Order: sequence, then C-alpha cells, then structure tokens
Amino acid sequence: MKIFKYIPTFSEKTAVALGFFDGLHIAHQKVISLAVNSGYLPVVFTFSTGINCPESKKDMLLLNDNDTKYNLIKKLGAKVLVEPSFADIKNISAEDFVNEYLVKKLNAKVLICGENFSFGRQALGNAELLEKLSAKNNVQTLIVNSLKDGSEPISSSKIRRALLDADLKIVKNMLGYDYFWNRVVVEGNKNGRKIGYPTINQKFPLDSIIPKRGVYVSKVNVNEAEYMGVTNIGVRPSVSLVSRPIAETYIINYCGSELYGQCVKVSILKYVRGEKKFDSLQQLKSAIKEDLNFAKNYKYTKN
Ligand code: RBF
Ligand code: MG
Repeated sequence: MKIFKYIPTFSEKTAVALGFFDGLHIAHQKVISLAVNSGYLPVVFTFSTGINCPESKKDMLLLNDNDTKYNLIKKLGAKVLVEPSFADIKNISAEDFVNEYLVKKLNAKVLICGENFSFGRQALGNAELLEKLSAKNNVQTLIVNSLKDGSEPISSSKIRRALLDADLKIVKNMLGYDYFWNRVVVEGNKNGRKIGYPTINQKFPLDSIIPKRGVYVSKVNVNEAEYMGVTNIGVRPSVSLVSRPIAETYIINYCGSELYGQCVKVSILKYVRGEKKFDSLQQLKSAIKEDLNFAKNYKYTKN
C-alpha cells in the first residue's frame, strides 16, 4: 500500500473510500471493502490530525496508533492511502473537494462513505451533497448505513466508551476483532522480576485512549508466536506509582529473549479485576498468581 501525505494525481480510475476510520470497526471495514471490490484502484482517503483538528475530533482519544491504522487498512486490501493533514484540506469548499480533488486529481469513479460522513469547509458537506456533486460528474456514490450491534448503531465513540468501561464484549462486536495495540517495549523498574513475574512494559501515547485500569487476560504476539498473557493497565499503586497508566504484561510460558525496543502486539480479551493497592509485595505476588490462574483457565474463543 502506498501512502501519500498530499493529494496525488492518478491516471488510473479509482474507487475512493472516505472517512476518519478511527478504530476500523465493522462499518469502516465495509466502506473500505466496497472500494477494494469495486474493480477500480482502491484508495482510502483520510486525514491526519495534529494541532489542527476538526471541532468534532478535538480532545478525541484515538483507538489506533497510525501504524496500526495503516496496517488494518492495508489488510483490507486498499492499495493507496491518501492522508493529507487536516490543515491542508480544511478550507477547501465541498464543491472543490469533490470536483477538483476527488474527481480530477484522484480520478474517482466510485466514492464510498458512511451515512454520517461530513467534509469540506466547516464540514458543511454531507453524504447527500457528496452524492449530488459526484452525480454531476458521472461518479457513483455508495453510502453505507450504520451497522448495528443488536439495537445499538456501531460507532468509534461507543467503542471508546466501552473500553473505558472495560466492556470488551461490546468492543469486540463492534470492531470485529479483539482490541489491541502494537507498541514498543520500554524498560520498566524491573520490580516484576523480584516477585517472579517479569513483565513487558508499554506506554500509551498521549493521544491514545487508555482502557479501564485493571487486569486483563490478554493475547500476546511475539514475532511469529502467540502466547496468552495477563496485562495490568495502571499506575502500580503498590510498588512505584507512575503518573500515567502504563500496560504491563506477563507473558505466559514465554522464555525467549528480552523484548526491549521491539514492537509487541497485545490484545485484551477479558477484564479480570481492578487495580489494587497492596500492603506488601507478597500480597501483590499472590494476586498476580490468581490472575494467572484465571487466564490459564480462560477459554479463548475467536468469536
Ligand atoms: N500493581 C499494583 O499496584 N496493583 C495491582 O493490583 C497490580 N496488579 C497486577 C496484575 C498483573 C497481572 C501484573 C502483571 C501486574 C500488576 N501490577 C499491579 C503491577 C506490578 O506492580 C508491576 O508489574 C511490578 O511491580 C513490576 O513493575
Ligand atoms: Mg515490568
């Protein structure tokens, strides 16, 4: 998949899936798959945020790191990702966005978006206007209705809320996969070894959502291998308090080398308990032992 940080010009006809796509939930997957299966060059058009950010996305904590977002989009079969910064597109009128950028530059023959899609200056363009403007250019528009989990429409903000509540069943139903991160392993305080449970430590980026604090059964991918694990998301009140929660994962049956500096994928599967302040390392140790037993008995089902 080729990534452009600006809006390129294509001679090949394209199908363009439009959206912010945070979390890549099943409705996003459908939007992108329609582009992939269109017969045209499948392009995903999104934008990156920074200091310049749509009002609707201010203070929004993201579900995916950029790399993860790219990988998920790539796995769906997109061949091109166009990701200008929001600052570069925010002043384009809805008309120019469609006529000049999507139709002329990207050579779109099909446009696909979700029903809540908005675009153009002041986000005045919606799916209906997109359809109107593209019809004038003989371009087809496919508008994907929100999908439902039971009676609940699926949305990234509901997934965020469910993660804050550690309601992983909702999270998985909406995402279509277990929530995960794929982040570099950083050095910890090495206290885990002292109590017999060495962990890999991973930080949450400042713009990332942090799931509810506490202990989770997790699945860990190290290189090609997959392990079960127990992950604590927290500030370690019993040992050495940190100001911002980190994720510490003990990998069950792992006896490979140290993983510092490597990216490791950790998926959280099941919430076990909240983080507690223990009075002694001994108490912490036996709590972790119980967490481990819980994880070992946990029956992981793919769906
Ligand atoms: N630290 C706490 O202060 N309270 C906890 O309840 C707690 N639970 C944990 C559960 C698991 C499965 C793991 C791996 C760690 C937990 N920790 C907890 C963090 C622990 O203090 C930390 O991993 C070690 O001190 C090493 O930094
Ligand atoms: Mg550690």
